[in-house]
Amino acid sequence: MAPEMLSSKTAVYSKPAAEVQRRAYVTFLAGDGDYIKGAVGLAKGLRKVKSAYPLVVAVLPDVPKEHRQILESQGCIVREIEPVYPPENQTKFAMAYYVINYSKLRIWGFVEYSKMIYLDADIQVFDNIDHLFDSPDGYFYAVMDCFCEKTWSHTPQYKIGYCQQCPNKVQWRAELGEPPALYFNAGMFVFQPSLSTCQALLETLKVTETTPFAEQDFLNKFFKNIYRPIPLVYNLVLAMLWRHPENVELEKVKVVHYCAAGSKPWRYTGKEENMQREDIKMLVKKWRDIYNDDSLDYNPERDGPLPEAESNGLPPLLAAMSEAGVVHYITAPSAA
Ligand SMILES: [Mn+2]
Ligand SMILES: [Zn+2]
Repeated sequence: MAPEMLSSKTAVYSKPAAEVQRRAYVTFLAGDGDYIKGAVGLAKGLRKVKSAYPLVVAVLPDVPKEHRQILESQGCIVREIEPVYPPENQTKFAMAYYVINYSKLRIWGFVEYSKMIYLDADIQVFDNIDHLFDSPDGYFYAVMDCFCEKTWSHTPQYKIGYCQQCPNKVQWRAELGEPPALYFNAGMFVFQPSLSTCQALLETLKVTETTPFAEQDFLNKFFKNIYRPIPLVYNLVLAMLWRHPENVELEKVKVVHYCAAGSKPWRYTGKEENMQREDIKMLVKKWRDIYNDDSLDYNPERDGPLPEAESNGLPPLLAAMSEAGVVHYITAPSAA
């Protein structure tokens, strides 16, 4: 791990201006459910920390027009993508809606951007992370996941209590084979769009067995050789608070991922396990304060116009690519 190369102090400022303009955050939205609130909250959060780059929202065709309009009124660039489905199989996903997440692979086709930071819609940014765009090209950056929650119960590491967040607590057992490769949480990552990568992703998916963590497992396998872990302040998976408190300095955390059951701030009730913790209540309140702050709504006079849609001329190219990369399309169900 080389967190020092990612600190804002050592950022590389030699990038040509044109390259810097070709940067954006990107999130993903499916269906007509309440994740739209997460995306709006994220747009406002990025504005609050004065990010210099826009938020692109990759939407599936089933995202209703009213939701797209809300996103645009919040200064987001809305881009429709076609759903990607894995090959037919019997996999039981850890969550039923994970199947729709393979569509995230389409964001590699956003080649009008040279570098992007992907953020799930259930993520909030509490500190500016623009400096991550300056990390050296050619790698895939993300935060290491934690294996301790029940959703991991299908894995050998869960069965023996092994977690990469504390690799010395329970030693890996030789009879289980090679220790698992470093494994990232795919709710947040830094990547470089590329048509050839996009095509390779879609082609590889066709011949890949699906697994319980869907696109997250797939991306981990695909980018294994160029994956570089970054400090957990860039994607605090909430379970870290009770599984590995010794690894967490909450006041330094820049990005929070509301992934634990019952933690989505827009539908938080406090009833689920761990949801009455003081740190959780504080983080949910922090998210809501941003979401409810009208002064953070997009204001074209103050924030400037939406960046020109640079995609003029791009749709045919993308269309050609998506044809070449057809996995297979069926009508998208409404995702949770
Ligand atoms: Mn998430
Ligand atoms: Zn863990």
